[in-house]
Amino acid sequence: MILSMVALGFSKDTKMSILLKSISTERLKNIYAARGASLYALAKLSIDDNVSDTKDKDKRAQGAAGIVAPGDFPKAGAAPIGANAENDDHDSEDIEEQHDEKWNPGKNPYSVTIGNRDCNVYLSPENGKININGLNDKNREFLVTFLKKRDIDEFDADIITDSILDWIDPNDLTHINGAEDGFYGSLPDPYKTKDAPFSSIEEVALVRGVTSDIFENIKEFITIYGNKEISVNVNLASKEVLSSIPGLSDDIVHELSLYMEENGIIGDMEKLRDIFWELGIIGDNFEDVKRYLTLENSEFITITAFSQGSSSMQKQSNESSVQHGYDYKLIAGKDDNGYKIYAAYPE
Ligand SMILES: [Ca+2]
Repeated sequence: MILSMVALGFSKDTKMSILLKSISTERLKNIYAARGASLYALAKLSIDDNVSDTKDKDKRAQGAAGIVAPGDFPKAGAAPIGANAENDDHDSEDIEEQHDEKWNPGKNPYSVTIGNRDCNVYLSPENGKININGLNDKNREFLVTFLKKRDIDEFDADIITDSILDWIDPNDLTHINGAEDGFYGSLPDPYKTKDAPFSSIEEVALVRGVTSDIFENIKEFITIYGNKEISVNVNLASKEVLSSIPGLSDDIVHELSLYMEENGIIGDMEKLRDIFWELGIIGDNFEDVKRYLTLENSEFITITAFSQGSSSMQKQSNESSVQHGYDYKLIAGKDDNGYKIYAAYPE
């Protein structure tokens, strides 16, 4: 009663500022949850099945099941969505199994609860994207086709592709539509070509033809991480990327995805050969396509954690920013001691 009288006395501005404050608190919770989920995934990725002390290390986490204390791991929903999760009672054995479970890259997200936030975490190998450090004159058509699929006109697609080639090649010979020091030196704020592989994805925005709109349009589909090979992971690459491979069409990629939905991932090259045989890609055509494909996961992985807004908040507010949750992204690469973080978005 008293509260409602007080509330009636609030000016419109005060109500607005309380609403904004509560939105920003919810937003902060989402941010910390998404960041926590990313780091949790990093730890789960780094679990070495062959190391005997893994269990001891993870025992610390068991005590904190459900509650996230600083330095502790939260309770994990172990199975990816769609996996068999019938056993829902958390006796100690279950929890132990969950904490010992290594996470691996795949199409479906893992779930983990951080504080009161449910987070979905996607683990995507970087070789599901086009590695522009692996671009050369023989495979350039892959990138040109991809750029055109992203609604970039052919002329710009050629400029961007040739300019990327010039950016990474050590020489100063300009490709037909490319750019070397002469071009960049004549800009209002002049700079030089790298003449070496890209060391960050943001560097792509420096290349001739790559406007900020184009960079935003393509950045999720290209990578600079990995062993400088153009081949992409046939099991985990997006349709946009796969259907840009010279020799593959939208229809073929659609058939391929139907096959994988039914039968799971493709385990070996002979299987891939059989599938393509059925789709009419045989002999030299298969060999041409095969050099763009691999069945191995890259040692670099993008961890994307998505924190959902709390359910109570969604009822209270129609603010899409709250309902939308928050996503946080880490790019991690394997080293001797597990995974090392190479980049984080937002920083
Ligand atoms: Ca060059």
